[in-house]
Amino acid sequence: MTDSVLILNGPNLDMLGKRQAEIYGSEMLADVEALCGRSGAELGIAIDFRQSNAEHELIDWIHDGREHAAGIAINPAAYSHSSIAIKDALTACSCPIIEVHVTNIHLRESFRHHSYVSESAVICGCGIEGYALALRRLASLLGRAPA
Ligand code: CA2
Repeated sequence: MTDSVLILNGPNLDMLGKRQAEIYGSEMLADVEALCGRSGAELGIAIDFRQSNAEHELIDWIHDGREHAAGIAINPAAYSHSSIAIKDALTACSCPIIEVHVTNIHLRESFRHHSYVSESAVICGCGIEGYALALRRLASLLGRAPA
């Protein structure tokens, strides 16, 4: 995945579009991946799209990304609110990182208001379009945004 942007998705995001459409919308994770593929192609950036329900797997992928990813967009899902381990893994990365949430976590239950994982930029409440916005920002930070 040399020089590609790593797009990581945490636990239960494989359930997108299958349940709780009133909260998360009707698009499935495959639709998110397709959107990221289209956005990446428009921006001239290769993407590496992954989902795991396992914290250690996300951490291993972040470690790989430390060496090989040009940037990282991550929706840590519920690990946002609990995982210092994912935060520490991201802190060790020098590439730009953007946290994405489909929903506006600040308008939901109080336990979702705080994210341990937030490094710098956070996009939330824009639905799955937030992923495309994150890619656009990463492309800009990487000097690859189209004129
Ligand atoms: O809004 C987001 O993107 C979240 O990261 C989604 C997480 C949630 O824990 C965060 O607080 C905010 C949940 C992932 C999706 O979980 C689903 C569970 C059942 C049905 C559909 C999705």
